[in-house]
Amino acid sequence: MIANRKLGLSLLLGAMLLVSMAFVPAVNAADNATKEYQDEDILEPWFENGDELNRLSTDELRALAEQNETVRKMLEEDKKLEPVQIETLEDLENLPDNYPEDKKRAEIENFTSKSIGQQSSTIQTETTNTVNVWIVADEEYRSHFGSDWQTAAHDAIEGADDAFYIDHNINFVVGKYSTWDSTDSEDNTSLLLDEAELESGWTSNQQGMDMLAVFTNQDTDHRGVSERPGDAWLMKHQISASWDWHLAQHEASHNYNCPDHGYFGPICIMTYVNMMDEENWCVDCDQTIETNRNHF
Ligand SMILES: [Ca+2]
Ligand SMILES: [Ca+2]
Ligand SMILES: [Ca+2]
Ligand SMILES: [Ca+2]
Ligand SMILES: [Zn+2]
Ligand SMILES: [Zn+2]
Repeated sequence: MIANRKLGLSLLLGAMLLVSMAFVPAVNAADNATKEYQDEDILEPWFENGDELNRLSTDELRALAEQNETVRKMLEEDKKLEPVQIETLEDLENLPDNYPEDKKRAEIENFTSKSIGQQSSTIQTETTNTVNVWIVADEEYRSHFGSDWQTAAHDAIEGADDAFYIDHNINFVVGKYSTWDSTDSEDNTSLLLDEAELESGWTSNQQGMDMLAVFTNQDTDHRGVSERPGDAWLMKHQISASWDWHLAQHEASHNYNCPDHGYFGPICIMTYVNMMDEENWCVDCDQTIETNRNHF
């Protein structure tokens, strides 16, 4: 009797398990179909000429700098931290502990004098859309910048949002810094982004952040990758702070559903030949961002 009831119960549990097993993959399949559309990876190619140094990993760059004085000086220059433009005081709330005091002071002074000018000339009609950014950096990126790695990544984000703020009243605010361990043998940029999303914990809990900005400095098969539309992207460090923020702005634009225009196209940060010296979007991309202004 008891044995039968036990058997009945286990049969029932078995049946429930079967039902839930049949049900769960169906839901996952639907999720995946949506996610696949949402997470279309857009990859940025390297230039055949001009990216020789940008492509190199931290170790490769170091080895080259030991033999080549010009490269050594370039790397020294690359690690200098310059003031960036903040949009609101919220931008200062989560600075790294070792953020240089003089840099911070210069940024506040610049902000204060600008907002006094703005108050008298324009009236803000729409509210600022704040995008909370979670920075994740791999061991190669951290090794390249040493104790300044958080500031370097922060600066790329602060440079990337200047045009977003001026043209669309969108402000990126770095809210979190964490690390991941990039598989050294892996050069597939898309797989590295997946790995960072998983190992940072982003996939399971975004912890109140909106956008995941992944930084690497190992040699990758692409300059960067971004989800279009989406909420995460990855970039390989470029040997210039200005290239870094241009690339970050480009990748973030994909999250707002902007396309690539290829090597040649309209004057736009989404056109490859323009992307490292242009911070404006073409009319179409401006419209796309405006349409998706509240994406985050
Ligand atoms: Ca900024
Ligand atoms: Ca900002
Ligand atoms: Ca790993
Ligand atoms: Ca690695
Ligand atoms: Zn792109
Ligand atoms: Zn465009």
